[in-house]
Amino acid sequence: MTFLEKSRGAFIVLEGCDRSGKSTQVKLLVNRLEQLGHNVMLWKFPERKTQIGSMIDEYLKNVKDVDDKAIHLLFSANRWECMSEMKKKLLDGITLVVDRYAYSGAAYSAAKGLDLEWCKSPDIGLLTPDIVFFMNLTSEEAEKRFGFGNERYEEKAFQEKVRNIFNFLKDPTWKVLNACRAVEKLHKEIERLSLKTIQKCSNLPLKED
Ligand code: T5A
Ligand code: NA
Repeated sequence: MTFLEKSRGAFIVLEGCDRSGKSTQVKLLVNRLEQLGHNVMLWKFPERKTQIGSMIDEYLKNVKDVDDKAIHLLFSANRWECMSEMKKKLLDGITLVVDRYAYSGAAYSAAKGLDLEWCKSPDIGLLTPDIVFFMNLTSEEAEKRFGFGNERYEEKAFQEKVRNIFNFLKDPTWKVLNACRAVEKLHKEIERLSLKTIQKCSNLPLKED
C-alpha cells in the first residue's frame, strides 16, 4: 500500500465484450470530467504504441499468429509495462479512465479454453481499479452495431463465451450497466458514479492485488 500525502486520482475502468460501447463512453467521460475541471487522462488496453503493443496489434489484425499462452502473457506484460507510469499519474492526482483492463485479459484467453486461474495469475499485483463499469450488452444488440469487424475474436459464438467468463470475474469493484440503452443515458449514469468515486477515493491509498 502507498499512503498519501495529497489526494490522488481515481482509477476508473470500462469493460465488456466487443462493440459494447466502451470507447464511446470513455471518450464522453473524459471530455465531461475535463469540462468540470478535473485532472483526467484516457488510457487504453491493449496499448498498441509500445513494442509489445505492436506485436499484439499484428496478432489482432491477423497479420501474425502467436501461441495462445504467449499472446496472453504479452497482453499482461503490456499492462505491466504501463503500471509505473499509471501509478505516478494517479498519485499526482490525475484520474485515469481506462478502456479495458485485466478482466479482458482473463476473459478472452479463457474463452479459448485456457485455464481461468492460469489466465488470471500473470496480472496478480497490478493496481486495483476503484470502479469497473461493465457494459452489459445482449449478443443480439451487439450484432446490430454495424456487424462485427475484421479483427480476431469478433465472432458471435466466441463473444458468447467471453460474456459468460466475464460473469465469473465480477468482483465488488464492478458496476454492471445495461449497455443497450442510449449513449447519453449511459453517459449520465457513468458520469454520476465516476464523480462519486473520484470524491470517495481521493484520500484512500492505491491498492495492488
Ligand atoms: N483483448 C484485450 C484480449 O484478448 N486481451 C486483453 O488483455 C485485452 C486488453 C481489441 C481486442 O483485444 C482483446 C479484446 C478485443 O477483442 P479493443 O482495441 O479494445 O480490443 O477493441 P475495439 O475493437 O477497439 O473496441 P470494441 O469493438 O470492443 O468496441 P467498444 O469500444 O466496446 O465500442 P464502441 O464504443 O467503439 O462502439 C461500437 C459501435 O456501437 C456504437 C458506436 O457508435 C460504434 O459504432 N454504439 C452504440 N450504438 C447504440 N447505442 C449505444 N449506447 C452505443 N454505444 C456505442
Ligand atoms: Na473500443
